[in-house]
Amino acid sequence: MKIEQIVATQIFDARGEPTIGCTLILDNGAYVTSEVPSGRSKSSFAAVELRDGDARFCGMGVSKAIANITNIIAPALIGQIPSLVEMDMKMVELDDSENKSKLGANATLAVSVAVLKAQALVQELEVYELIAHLCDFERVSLPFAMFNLINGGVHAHKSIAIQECMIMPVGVESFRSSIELAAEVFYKTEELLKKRDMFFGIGDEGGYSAPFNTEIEALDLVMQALKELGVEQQVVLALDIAATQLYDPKTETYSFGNQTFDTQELIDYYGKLSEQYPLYSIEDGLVESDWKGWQQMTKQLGEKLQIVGDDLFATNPARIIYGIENNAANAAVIKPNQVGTVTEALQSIKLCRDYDMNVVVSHRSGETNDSFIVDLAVGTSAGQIKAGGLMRGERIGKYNKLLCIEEELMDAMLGF
Ligand code: 2PG
Ligand code: MG
Repeated sequence: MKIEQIVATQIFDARGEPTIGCTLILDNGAYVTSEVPSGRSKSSFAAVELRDGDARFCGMGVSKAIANITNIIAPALIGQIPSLVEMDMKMVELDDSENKSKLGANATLAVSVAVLKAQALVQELEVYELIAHLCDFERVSLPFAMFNLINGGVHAHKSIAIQECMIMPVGVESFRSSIELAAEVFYKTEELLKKRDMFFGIGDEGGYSAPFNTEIEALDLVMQALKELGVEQQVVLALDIAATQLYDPKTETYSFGNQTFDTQELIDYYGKLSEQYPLYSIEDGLVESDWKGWQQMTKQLGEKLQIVGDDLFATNPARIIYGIENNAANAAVIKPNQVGTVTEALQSIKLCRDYDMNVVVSHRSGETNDSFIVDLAVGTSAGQIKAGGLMRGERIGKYNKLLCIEEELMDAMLGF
């Protein structure tokens, strides 16, 4: 089966902002689709998301990126059997820039994910199975999920400074038990917010956004919910600070509401939080450009905590290697659109696995209904996924897909 047509159109992400939808049609009439997500707290080291920059949609239109698919990428792939690695490398060659600035990482990722799905279809494999084959991994496994419970930072208005306060059920035997536990915590949290007569909304990533005075107040509420449910032994907490958003380069300090910290004070603050709360993971605890600070944070806290680089690494293999060599973190977030092709995201994951860095496959704040990241997490046995809270369809869809895959794998194990 060969690629007959690649059609790209402007669709909208979960924030109502333009993004790319792509349909790849094979010569037997079968087709697959992909939809590209978009971030708000973006790394300056990420590949370029090509936007029109004109008057429509506040400059966010993607017609230039779509034209690149139609006029440059599609003609180079049509007539061939879908093959991820080869076709991703072809797009890298056509782009011929350091950061996908010519074609746009949104254009290349739309096609890359569609090619992956088409190859799986042709080879009669599940997408996650194909990913495992491509990486030479012998098994696949379900990740632990970080559920966004309290949303803040640039993903919520008038909430906490920290972008994501997540719960991670760990004392559970299956993903089904994990999501059941998380759902109970969501209901309880909402009940407590109502009891306190707190106004609340839903953040971009499907967690509660509420006008807490400090993150301590938010963490205390989370702990109260866990305790009232009697599940505090089964849950650990993960924070995505998105510290680049809180950093003032002029004063070299971080502002958390009324509190201001310099780098060392902030690292010490994380240390204190980890003594008071069952904290397991801190993502982007410092600004993306401060390698020295990250080294110090990992030295001081890395034994006890998962220190995750997101904006720091931008899913970029070269930055991940530098981070490994310099002990700047012990885990990396993987977001395929930060690098622009599935193959390069797989390279980053393999690097992490080879050097014992933990991996967290991640959604974007402007998600779509494409649940490809679930296949990525399962196929690479990434170990961890964060796909938002339990209150938005584009987030829930990913968790529902994990439920389906868990059932498929159980059935396969039991020989059904
Ligand atoms: C992050 C992500 C997703 P954004 O920082 O990890 O939670 O946010 O997509 O806005 O970069
Ligand atoms: Mg992040």
